Amino acid sequence: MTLPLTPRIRPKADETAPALRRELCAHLRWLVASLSLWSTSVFGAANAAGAEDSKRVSLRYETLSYREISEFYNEWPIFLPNDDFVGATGGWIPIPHAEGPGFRFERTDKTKGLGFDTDGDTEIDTSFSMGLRSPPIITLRAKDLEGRPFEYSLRFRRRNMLSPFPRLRGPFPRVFFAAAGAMVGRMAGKPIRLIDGNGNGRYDDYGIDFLSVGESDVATYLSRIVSLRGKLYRLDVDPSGRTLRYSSDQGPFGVLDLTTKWQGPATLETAVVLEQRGQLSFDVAAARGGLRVPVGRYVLARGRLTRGDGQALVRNGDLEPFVVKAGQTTTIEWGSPFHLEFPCVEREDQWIVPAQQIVIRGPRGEEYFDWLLFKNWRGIKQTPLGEVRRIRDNRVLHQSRFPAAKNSLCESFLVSKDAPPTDPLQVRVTYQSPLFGLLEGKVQTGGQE
Ligand SMILES: [Ca+2]
Ligand SMILES: [Ca+2]
Repeated sequence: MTLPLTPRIRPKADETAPALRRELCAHLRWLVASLSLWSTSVFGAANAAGAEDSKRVSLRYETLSYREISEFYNEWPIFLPNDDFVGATGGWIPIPHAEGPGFRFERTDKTKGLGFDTDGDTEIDTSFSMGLRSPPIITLRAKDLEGRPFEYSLRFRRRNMLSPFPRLRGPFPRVFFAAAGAMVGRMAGKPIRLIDGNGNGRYDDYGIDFLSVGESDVATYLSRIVSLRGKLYRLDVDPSGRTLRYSSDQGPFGVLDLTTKWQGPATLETAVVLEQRGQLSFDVAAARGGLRVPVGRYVLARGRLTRGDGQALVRNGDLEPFVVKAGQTTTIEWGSPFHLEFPCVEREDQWIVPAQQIVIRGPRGEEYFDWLLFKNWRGIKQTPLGEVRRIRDNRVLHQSRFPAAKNSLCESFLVSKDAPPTDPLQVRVTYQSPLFGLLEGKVQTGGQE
């Protein structure tokens, strides 16, 4: 059987490497999953019984709406476990179709214009200008290798879309795109959405593509088993995303609880975990008192804290994997007290703390990030305060606030002037955050012997 979305024409060698690597990874994951599914079905009689009540669901493509909250940042109505955009070079958006390996694009003027072939005939038929506002969503339409019409909508990351340096632009612009649509349907009476997470036009990359079920606006990674109203279902997705099969899953299960003993002024609203083998993913914050999940070792893919208009994200960092055992509840105590971690970089006669590299960390090692990015950025009242002290006499040499950040792309620095290069200094940053309380972090610069 041929897979419906395999490219006929191979792109140039230099572009195939990452694509091939992704393909290989996907196949390896598939192989591992097949083996584990096989072993579960051989050793678990209950699962074999579950497979008999397998149901088939048809899905259709839908472009999702998005809000523009600033000129830089496009926000989707869905929470995703990562924001990775795919870099497209060589003038092709690598979504394969019946007539070729992708859809052509090119620069239409010297600076900001981009033109796209959206119907696969290689003729540019749509263009837009990369002005101040966010680039629009465009929809590609063509036929797949089996002759069936398909659609694929793209959103673009504005930043770095076109290199500002003409020398680096090369013959083709480099664009960063991500899926702006989903295969949607209903499963066990609830909505389900499959999203292509790695921009390859396929919807069956477990642990890489995204999935949301029920009324939730949270997508997890595509998972072999999904939780719906407390029940677990085994999922089998067609590569084209047009159909999926599901059947009830009989375990073994345990409960993973990340919310009951999370400490902090904010609420842990979302906690997407991924099993270490990359085949199972759940939002364990979706259920009060923990979520029933298959046994395994889970890591935190991405979580979200909210309080009022404020929001921050959290990722695994140095957290130990959460081990879920059959019939047992694993409750993790984590969160507060938090502290700040940051590098201090010497640049000529100045010590600089790049705001982008300040991390908030909990005692178990998890990392909080994007904490300057408020949904309503006007709501930011106080920003981190930086201070440089000379250790020898405890004298404050420099003090300044980081500028309020409009978005996660801001660059702000703490600059220490007039510090003698031979003196070790202490750089301290404090921040009173509505999400984390009072935060502090310090580093000592070496000084020169
Ligand atoms: Ca065209
Ligand atoms: Ca995919």
